[in-house]
Amino acid sequence: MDTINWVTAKEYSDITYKKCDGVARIAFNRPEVRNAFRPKTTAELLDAFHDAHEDTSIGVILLSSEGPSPKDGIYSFCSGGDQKARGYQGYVGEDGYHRLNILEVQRLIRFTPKVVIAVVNGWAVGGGHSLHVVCDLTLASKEHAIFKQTDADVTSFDGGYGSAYLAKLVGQKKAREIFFLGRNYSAQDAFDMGMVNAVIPHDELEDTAYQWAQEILEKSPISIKMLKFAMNLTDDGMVGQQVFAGEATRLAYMSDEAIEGRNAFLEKRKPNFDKKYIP
Ligand code: S0N
Repeated sequence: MDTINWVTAKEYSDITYKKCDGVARIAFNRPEVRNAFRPKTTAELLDAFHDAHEDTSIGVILLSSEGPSPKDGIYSFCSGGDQKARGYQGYVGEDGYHRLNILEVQRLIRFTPKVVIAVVNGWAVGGGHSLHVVCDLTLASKEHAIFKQTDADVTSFDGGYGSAYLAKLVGQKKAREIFFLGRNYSAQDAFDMGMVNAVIPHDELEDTAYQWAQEILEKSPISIKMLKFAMNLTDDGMVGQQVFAGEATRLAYMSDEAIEGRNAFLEKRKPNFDKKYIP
């Protein structure tokens, strides 16, 4: 981590946001409450993810966390929705409104063309567990990562990606066990189930995530984008098709045929397409 020349991209209160050589690092920064998210946290996450999504120099986003807790030295990735901020309809922000906007964060992770890697250095619990599930890849601390679903303990459940997509990753029986029993799983357990890509010694976790990002950045950006959207498509229904199809349209725009179609309209003439019907 010290060897990477991270530059702070923007100052926030509940998260940190840095960039270095094509990689953005967005990290929870409420370690004293196991990095639970309140509406202010999700608003900041949305702002940072949107910036990373729009920044054409960024190809990979790390979702990580600061820590350990200054109170007891325990590491956490994220412990889900802040139960102290929970009202009767959602999580209550400074404006008094009840929101469920972590789901918007999930959608940004899912639909950005950039690869998002969850860097799980400690507890990944409840909505924090769901966030790692929705990320493209997960790297976990060998010594400190613990995966746990408490949604059914606190009646605050994720019936979307957090559970249904998890079942696609680990199978129906395991997903049901994770949610119905709410047990603790180590990084190795999570790796064996197929919801973690690699178990990394704690001291090497951040550097390894950055190295994985750099390897991905060596690949063709169009291929990575199309592969991510292709793999999302079957689970995302018409929205998945819309996202994938948008990129097909973008590629078609680059053809002589599309340029002729646009020019003919602007020049108020019939298009003269090169009539080759390539199979
Ligand atoms: C993480 C756990 C297992 C860690 O246990 P440990 O190490 O024994 O620590 P504690 O002593 O329990 O905690 C230390 C301090 O941190 C506070 N704290 C921890 N987690 C939270 C939290 N989620 N909210 C508020 N505070 C938290 C503790 O209170 C303690 O503080 P002090 O020192 O002052 O006593 C353990 O802490 C634990 O189980 N935490 C709760 C996990 C949980 O139930 N989270 C919520 C689960 N549900 C969701 O997250 C769903 C939300 C969601 O994603 C969603 C889904 C669908 C639709 C919308 C949403 C949405 O949220 O928008």
